[in-house]
Amino acid sequence: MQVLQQILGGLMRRYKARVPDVDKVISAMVAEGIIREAGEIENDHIAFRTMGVPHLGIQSLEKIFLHHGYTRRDYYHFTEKKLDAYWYAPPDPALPRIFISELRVEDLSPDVQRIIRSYTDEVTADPVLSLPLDDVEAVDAFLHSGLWRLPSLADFKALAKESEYASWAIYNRYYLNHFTISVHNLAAGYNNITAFNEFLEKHGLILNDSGGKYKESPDGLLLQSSTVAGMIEAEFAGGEQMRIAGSYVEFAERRVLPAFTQLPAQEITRAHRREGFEAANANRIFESTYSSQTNKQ
Ligand code: OOG
Ligand code: NI
Repeated sequence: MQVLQQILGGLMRRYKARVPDVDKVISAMVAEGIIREAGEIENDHIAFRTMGVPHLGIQSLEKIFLHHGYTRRDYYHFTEKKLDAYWYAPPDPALPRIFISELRVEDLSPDVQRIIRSYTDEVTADPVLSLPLDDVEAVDAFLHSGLWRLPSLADFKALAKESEYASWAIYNRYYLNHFTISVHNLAAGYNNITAFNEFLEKHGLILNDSGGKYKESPDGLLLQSSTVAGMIEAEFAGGEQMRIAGSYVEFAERRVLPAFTQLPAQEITRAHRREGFEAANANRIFESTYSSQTNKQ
């Protein structure tokens, strides 16, 4: 637990450092009296993106979290975006769920596959197999270091034309893609996604509006929204620079399951609320780093 908490802490620290919207949201929540300090925020889940090639992808990255007590749950497939994903339940309800997606590299055009493999072929064995998984510093360094050479700007642009997930992952690797603020336990007036979105927009945050400013599962019990990813000044091979999408922040409202709606509010825990994810919601949330959304800034 201790080691896992430190690994998660390291992920959050580096993510906050490169995503200014995190502090913007937290400061606004404090200023408005929704919370007194950041530690009160419930982190619904965090998410990673991976490349589906031998030695890498979900099967590699998930081993870190399975080792520390997470369990693999449902599978999701995204035909048009050429992605697969799983979510993982934490060993303790106080910890975030994890969502790991993977690019189906074999489904892409031969040219794009060639570009991706020119980078990922540098990885000749599953790097997680030789990682000392109980060594916090080693795991933290692994999650935040290059698995392949710095991409060229030309390759980045060629990938983005066919898959903006591919270009994001080739540059950003295992940096946290987002963390997710649970809104359902906040004070009345902020504890539903519509009210929370209004609060975010009032404070100048720009929301992903693909499929609407919030996405709702068919059962009506999982409602999600997200900011559009902030731009980071990226340096490419040979010193070329361009502003590209970094990471974003997500917000989730998990409603109480029909079987438990009669329970008194103070008895409601995570176990009484809608679990898991929803493919149709996720399909739109991926676009938080796509130029169709980031161009709105
Ligand atoms: C993940 C998008 C999906 C969710 O909660 O459904 C997602 C990504 O952008 O990598 O986060
Ligand atoms: Ni998410």
